[in-house]
Amino acid sequence: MTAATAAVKAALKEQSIETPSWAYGNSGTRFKVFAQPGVPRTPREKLDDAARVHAHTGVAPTVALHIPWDRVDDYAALAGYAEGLGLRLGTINANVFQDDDYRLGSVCHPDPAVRRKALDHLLECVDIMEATGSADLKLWFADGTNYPGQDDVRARQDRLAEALAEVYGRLGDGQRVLLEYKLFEPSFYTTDVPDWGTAYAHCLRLGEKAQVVVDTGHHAPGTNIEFIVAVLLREGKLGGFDFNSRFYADDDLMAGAADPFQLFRIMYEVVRGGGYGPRTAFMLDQCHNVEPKIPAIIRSVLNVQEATAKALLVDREALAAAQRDGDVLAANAVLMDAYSTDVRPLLAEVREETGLEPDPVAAYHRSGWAGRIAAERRSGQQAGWGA
Ligand code: AOS
Ligand code: ZN
Ligand code: ZN
Repeated sequence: MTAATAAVKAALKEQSIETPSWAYGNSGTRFKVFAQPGVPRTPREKLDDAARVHAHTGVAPTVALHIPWDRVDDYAALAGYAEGLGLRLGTINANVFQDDDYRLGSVCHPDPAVRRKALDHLLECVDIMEATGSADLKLWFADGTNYPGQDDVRARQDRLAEALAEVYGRLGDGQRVLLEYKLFEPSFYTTDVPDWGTAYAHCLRLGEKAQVVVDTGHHAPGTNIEFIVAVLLREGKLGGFDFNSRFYADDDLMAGAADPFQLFRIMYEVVRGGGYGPRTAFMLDQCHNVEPKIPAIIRSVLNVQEATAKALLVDREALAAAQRDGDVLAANAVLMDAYSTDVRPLLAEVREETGLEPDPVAAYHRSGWAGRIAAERRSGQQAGWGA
């Protein structure tokens, strides 16, 4: 093994990819939610499933919660339960979009009483972070307008800034607020945080504990996401990712399924920009509507891991030399060589060196977990959108 390969393997063993609690529950489109057998009924059962993903991949030790979807009486006890499974509770995602009160928005709503309600929820989420030991609060707002003139677009920015400042003021040492942007949906005329520039401007004003989250499904077609990643990293404002795949819009399909080359290009900029480490949250934000959920999450984790391995394999010295020489084709070839490398044998070795089976999907199928949960989780309400 060369020194370079050893370094790549060591870096891969350090990787941590967070899975979202909501990916384990039922989900669908606005047309239909297809229930699946064995889907968790409680946050603890979601953690049980997440533990299977981590057991087979070795790189998914944390789970993101969504409040109130994962509301429990005792968050410290939930954190203890996670610990017993070899997991930790990760990012807390605040949900200020599902109540009737939020028809015209949450923290940007024209009515101060609704804004207060939304803000109180965000502050409650900071309290929950204390109990769970979570470092990050991830904020995505469904706020926006559907019609020109519906509301004062600029006043909505002021309301947003005011709410964010109050949340920011509550953060403790080592805690961050991660602000997510999304081009459109559910609002179609204006969205209050539509792009990285708006998110960046708010985070810049707030201070160093505020950073931007890049959800790979939240851009217009053709957007160069890796460029956004490079710029945010350069400014010290990349907080993390919500990885998923899109063909059209916010499709929330498995990360790396639609465009693995894009995922590689993103991961290359992460590695190149010094963003490969614990300060960048590598999260999945996906739903599995027609495919079995746990193996789909394992597949997604592996897709991120494969893109990372390829990014780590880029011969940076050869690339720099070709770039210095202005050798366009040679520079491009360095990247393509790394991308074209079959990293699956390398990753199988990494797993075997850490005591895991080489093929996580096959190991999951052999484990009998799917049959067990389908038999055991028969009564009660399955978790799902809004539950
Ligand atoms: C919504 O489009 C965003 O991607 C958020 O991250 C959201 O909180 C998540 O998808 C769960 O609903
Ligand atoms: Zn997201
Ligand atoms: Zn989304």
